[in-house]
Amino acid sequence: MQARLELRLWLTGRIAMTERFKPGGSLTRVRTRGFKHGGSPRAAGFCLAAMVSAVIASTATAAQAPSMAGFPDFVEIPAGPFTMGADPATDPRAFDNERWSPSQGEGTVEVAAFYLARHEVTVAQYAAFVNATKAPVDANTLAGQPTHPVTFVTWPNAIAYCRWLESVLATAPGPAGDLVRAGWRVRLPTDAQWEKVARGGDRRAYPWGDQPRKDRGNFESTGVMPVGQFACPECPYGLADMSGNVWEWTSSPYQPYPYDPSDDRVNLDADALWVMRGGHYGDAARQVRTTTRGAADPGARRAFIGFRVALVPR
Ligand SMILES: [Ca+2]
Ligand SMILES: [Ca+2]
Repeated sequence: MQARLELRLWLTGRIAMTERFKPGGSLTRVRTRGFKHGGSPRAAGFCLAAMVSAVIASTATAAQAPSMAGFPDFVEIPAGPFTMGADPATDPRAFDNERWSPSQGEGTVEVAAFYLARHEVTVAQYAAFVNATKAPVDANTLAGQPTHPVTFVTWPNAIAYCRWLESVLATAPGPAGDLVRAGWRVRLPTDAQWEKVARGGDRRAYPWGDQPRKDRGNFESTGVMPVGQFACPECPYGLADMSGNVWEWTSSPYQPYPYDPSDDRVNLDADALWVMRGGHYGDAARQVRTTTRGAADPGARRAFIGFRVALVPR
């Protein structure tokens, strides 16, 4: 319960209201002191490339079963602008931190072409990283079912996974390896990249449309489900679990809109939070909207926070 309450704080844009909420006695900042990058990008001693093949999909299709311990199924997201943010004045479901500016409800953001994984990183995929690198791992992290999204991973854990996967792809056959060899990088998606993929070009509130659907995403439930459990033929690019299952870390520090990727290194301090997107299995429909912005301390390690990876041009 405490964890749920913590999340409410971050996701509703009420960070400035922390003190007001504290008298309730239940809110504790998700914080780990002295965080550092966990794990090593060392990629010696494995032969994943021989076991699996990377897949680049360029068309939106229904969710597919991911390979158990293989590379991500990267989906191509074409370049172009999208509408980011939502205006509480016109959409009663929107939280205050989704509003673009005092004078403007929504904004337009240009996103270069990139690839985003169809699925959240699974326990099996993360286990391959741990086995290859001997990265320190929390006892809870690998306790889930192999096809479940990996959880109990901090933001630095997610970054370390990205570095490792990039090093693996660099010597792997296939189109993803080719892109890495051409200079592309494995990263967490930015706040804007994530929202563009979830929302598509028509400002939809959920990846499948404007109304919540329990047959399209895992929310208002009691636990994680295997990634890709719900096919989403209506989703703009065919990605699974963009709404619900687990929150997904992004590469963006939490900052008020308007969104500006060029200021991501500005004003970072010990209290910096990182944006996470999509809501989790236990969230209400309002929290799993495409424009909902959560944020957590980079050291947060929770049962409802995971990530998915992007392949981006240098
Ligand atoms: Ca998710
Ligand atoms: Ca920014």
